[in-house]
Amino acid sequence: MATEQSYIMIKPDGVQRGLVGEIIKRFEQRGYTLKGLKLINVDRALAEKHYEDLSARPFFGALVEYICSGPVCAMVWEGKNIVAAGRTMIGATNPQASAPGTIRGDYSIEVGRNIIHGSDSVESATREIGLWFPEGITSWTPVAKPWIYE
Ligand code: RTP
Repeated sequence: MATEQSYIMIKPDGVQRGLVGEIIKRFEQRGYTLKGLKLINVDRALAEKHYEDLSARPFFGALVEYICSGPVCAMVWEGKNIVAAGRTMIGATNPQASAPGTIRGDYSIEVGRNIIHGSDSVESATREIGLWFPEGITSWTPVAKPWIYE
């Protein structure tokens, strides 16, 4: 298992519903390291670029509107296998298929209001971190690391 970084974003519904603290808590308590964090209002160009792979899908317009509808909490989290493990913690795209205990399974009902995004591959994470944090992210190593990893 490699140490990776993932781009995790609490979407406007998650911010409006006051779920930022709860979501950060889950990643922190699992042992992952927060490397980047900011609250931003997203412009159309950034939302369209982020979801460019979905531009031909019928829900693309509504998806871009949704992401631009209020501030998002943009984050970079780091740790072993964080990309796949983060997706497991988040749950399935459609909350109806998300198990209880996952973030979407616990806090959302509809696919168009599924409160959180997580990178789906290491390659996507690299692209998304560059897109959302062009200024770079914080470099630090937590002192607790030897208590989380062998
Ligand atoms: P995300 O990129 O947001 O982490 O979601 P994902 O990988 O689980 O799913 P993806 O297929 O990449 O879809 C991106 C987001 O588009 C919205 N969506 N709406 N109305 C629909 O049928 C539909 N399907 C997808 C969701 O917000 C989904 O997270």
